[in-house]
Formats: sequence, C-alpha cells, structure tokens
Amino acid sequence: MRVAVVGATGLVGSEMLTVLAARNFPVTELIPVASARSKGKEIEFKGKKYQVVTPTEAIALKPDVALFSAGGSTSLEFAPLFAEAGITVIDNSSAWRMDPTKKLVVPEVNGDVLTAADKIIANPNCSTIQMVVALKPLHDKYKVKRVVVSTYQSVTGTGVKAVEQLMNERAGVDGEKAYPYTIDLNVIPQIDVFQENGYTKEEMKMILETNKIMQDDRIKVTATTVRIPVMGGHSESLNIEFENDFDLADVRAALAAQEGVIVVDNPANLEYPMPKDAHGKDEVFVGRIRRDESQEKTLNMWVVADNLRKGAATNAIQVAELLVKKGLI
Ligand code: A2P
Ligand code: 11C
Repeated sequence: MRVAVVGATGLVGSEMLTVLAARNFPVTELIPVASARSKGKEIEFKGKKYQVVTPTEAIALKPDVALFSAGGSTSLEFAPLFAEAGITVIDNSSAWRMDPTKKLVVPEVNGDVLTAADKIIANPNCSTIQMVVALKPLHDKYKVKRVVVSTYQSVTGTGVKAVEQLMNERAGVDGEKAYPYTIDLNVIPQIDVFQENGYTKEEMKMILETNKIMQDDRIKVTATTVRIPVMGGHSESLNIEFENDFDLADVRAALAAQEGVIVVDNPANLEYPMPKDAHGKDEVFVGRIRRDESQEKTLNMWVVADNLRKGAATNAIQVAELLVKKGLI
C-alpha cells in the first residue's frame, strides 16, 4: 500500500506515522506531504528517510490512500483533487464531516456504512470519537435518550503552538499564544469559536457528529467543552439517560466487551482513567461508572482517550485497515 500522510510535519500527522508503524499497516512506500514551506524536509519512517512533497506533487505520485490532517482549508482544496485521481482520502479535518454525501466513520460504531463509492471519508472530532465508542454498547442495549457531556481537553488538541504556550508559561518564558488567556494553572471554558446560539463550535461538533455517527437523530446531546493544562488526552464526564433501565454489572460487562474500550473502574483501589495513563494508547478508557441517583435510568461515567491517537491518528488508520479488509482499497 502506498500511503500519503498530508500534514506529516504536524502533531496529528506525526502521530499517524507512529501509529502506521506500530500497527504494522502494510506501507510499501510513504509519501509525507506538507506545505511548500516544508518541501524537501526529511521524515523518517521505519528506519527509512522520505522527503516531504507538496500536495500537488503527491497527487502525481498516485498513492493508494491519503491520510489528511493539514487543516480544513487544505482538505477542502486538495481532498477532491486526490479523490478525482482515484486516491482514497481519509480526512481528519472538519471540512467534510457534516456533508451528507460523505461518511463520518468510527469503525467500531458504524464501520458497516463504508462502500466502494466512498472516496473522501471523514474522521470525526476527537472528543466525539471517544464519546461514541463508549456510548455504542450502551445504546445497543438500553437505547440512549439524552447525553449531558462536559469535557476536560488536552492542549494537544489545538496543535504544536498550544503545547509550546503551555511549556513556555510553565518555564516563565514569553512566546506566541495559541489561546486568548494563560492556560497554565487555568481552565478555559471555550474550545473553538462561539456560534450564534452561545455554544462553541467544538460543542456543536459533539452534538451533530454524534447523531450522524450513531445514525440516530433522536439522541439528544448537550455539551460544555473546556480546555485544561494537560497533555496526555481528553477526559469527559458523561451523564446518560436511557430509554430502558440497566443493571450496573451489565453496563460494566457491556463496556468491557466493547472492542476498543478498556474499563478501569475500581474505586476501592483508587483506580479510574486519567490522561497520563491514556497517553500513547489506542483505546478508550472508561471508569467512575455509577447510577445517577437523582434520576431514574440514568448513568454517570468518565471517559478518557489520547486525542491524538483514538481521537485522530488511530481512528483514521483503523478506517484504512477496514477499507483494506473490505477490499475497498
Ligand atoms: P507545514 O509544517 O509545512 O506547515 P499542526 O496542526 O500540528 O499545526 O500541523 C498542520 C500540518 O498541516 C503541518 O504538517 C503543515 O505543514 C500542514 N499544512 C498546513 N498548510 C498546508 C498546505 N497548504 N498544504 C499542505 N500541508 C499543509
Ligand atoms: C480540540 N477537538 O481538542 C479539537 C481538535 O475538529 O478535528 C480537533 C478539531 C477537529 O481542540
């Protein structure tokens, strides 16, 4: 498989290279792609050096699949050109997610929607991915009516500049700011830009993308998304109301049986998921599983995942693996 990684010099792009190697994706040739600024730069993959090319040069090289994580405008401009050249695109930006002609895929949740006609496939937002992976087995069993989610999101979700801002602030050094406020020793209740309804774009992504992936517009979601000075992954507090009542032991068993989920829930030993433990892992970790005693048929749980892994690179590569398995690339 000849694989292009568009945005190979970025945070998600370099995680894509790590995950391609770690999962032994059958890469025969890597084509690292970035902006003209990075042309010629050397990228190492599995002990071999490859030179960065521009998107236009990459199209001429005709890879089998292109993993995009170079921002929405790059995707809007180049994904259709790659697709026209017969290259399957898996796009991590928000550019195509809500386009009704494009599939928005988390393999464990709705991998069955993929067909040979899908040439641009959208990878969901990181905070949405980890939530739907945890909701899926519970929706199948008890039918989710409503989710109230609050997030605690890592600075890595913003990109290299935000990681630098946090590190500079910790070191007491001046530098460029990715956020409008200090992030070290602070919490910023704003992720992405505000919309007319008072919600942020990140909050609206969690709502709209969940309905599309779960293929059920009746699931009501309300979200508050918050940036915290953390590196390893995103955390989410979920309050889930079901149509049908549940037994807590069955909830734990259903989550433990779900592909891609690891239950870490042992309060007696102070065991629960934390971003420092999820860092560098491909799974979604679930804990603090308990009944909401203020309302019937309602559950509280805590969900953590590495946003650069399952929230971005891993999910995109799992989509590629599924396409290979189905013979679609
Ligand atoms: P470059 O390093 O050449 O700017 P991050 O989100 O971590 O900041 O990374 C963004 C990624 O997207 C980088 O690899 C960046 O490349 C790439 N990128 C930005 N603009 C373009 C573009 N017009 N064409 C191709 N890649 C781009
Ligand atoms: C964050 N969720 O943590 C964002 C980053 O739509 O893919 C990913 C933005 C997106 O800031």
